[in-house]
Amino acid sequence: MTPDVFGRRARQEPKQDSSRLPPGQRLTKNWPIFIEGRIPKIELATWRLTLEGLVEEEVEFTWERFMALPQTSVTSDVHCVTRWSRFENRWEGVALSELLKHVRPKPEARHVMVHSYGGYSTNVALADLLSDDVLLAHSHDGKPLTPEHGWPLRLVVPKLYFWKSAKWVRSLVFMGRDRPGFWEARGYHLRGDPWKEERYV
Ligand SMILES: Nc1nc2c(c(=O)[nH]1)N[C@H]1C(S)=C(S)[C@@H](COP(=O)(O)O)O[C@H]1N2
Ligand SMILES: [Mo]
Repeated sequence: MTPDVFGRRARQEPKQDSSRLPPGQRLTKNWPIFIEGRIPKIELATWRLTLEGLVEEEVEFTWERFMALPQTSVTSDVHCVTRWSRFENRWEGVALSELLKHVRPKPEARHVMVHSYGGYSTNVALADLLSDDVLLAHSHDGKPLTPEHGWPLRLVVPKLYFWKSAKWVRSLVFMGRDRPGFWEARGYHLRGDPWKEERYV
């Protein structure tokens, strides 16, 4: 295999590696699609990303401004609560830590509600978003996201079940207290750590 532009080997064949597969998960090589409702209609000209709530400065990004931010690439594994996992996904986009520099969460901010175009939402603890593998991604394995996978922008939180990785992200609302998002209000765990099998409650 030839190294890619980042000097790493191109996509490795995923191995059935038990130390890498959380309990109760099975490895898949394709990429299943999970959508509640339908794919929202989005146009880049009117697309906005807002960061608001308990922050020193609320910020609204246009697509142009968002893409002008420093870009990053993270390779991580996906674990869906419906028991499939997919190794070695190369995501490109903007690190959440980069976005946080612009808004500066207030000390009392502890949780974030992530809202999507189309009405989906999911709650994530700010501490989980601070992990350096968390990003807002526009590309996957070298290609822009397809509409069903969240084009133009989705959240990626590798350490939590994939329902936390909201597609078609529209806003991040910083909050003092935790609140359930779409699936969490329907019985999914508030945190969703795959290594602890925090699936349903
Ligand atoms: N906006 C939105 N984001 C979403 C969902 C959704 O229905 N709407 N489904 C979640 C669930 S349950 C999973 S498993 C993953 C699926 O992502 P994929 O379709 O790209 O595999 O997206 C998550 N993010
Ligand atoms: Mo899911």
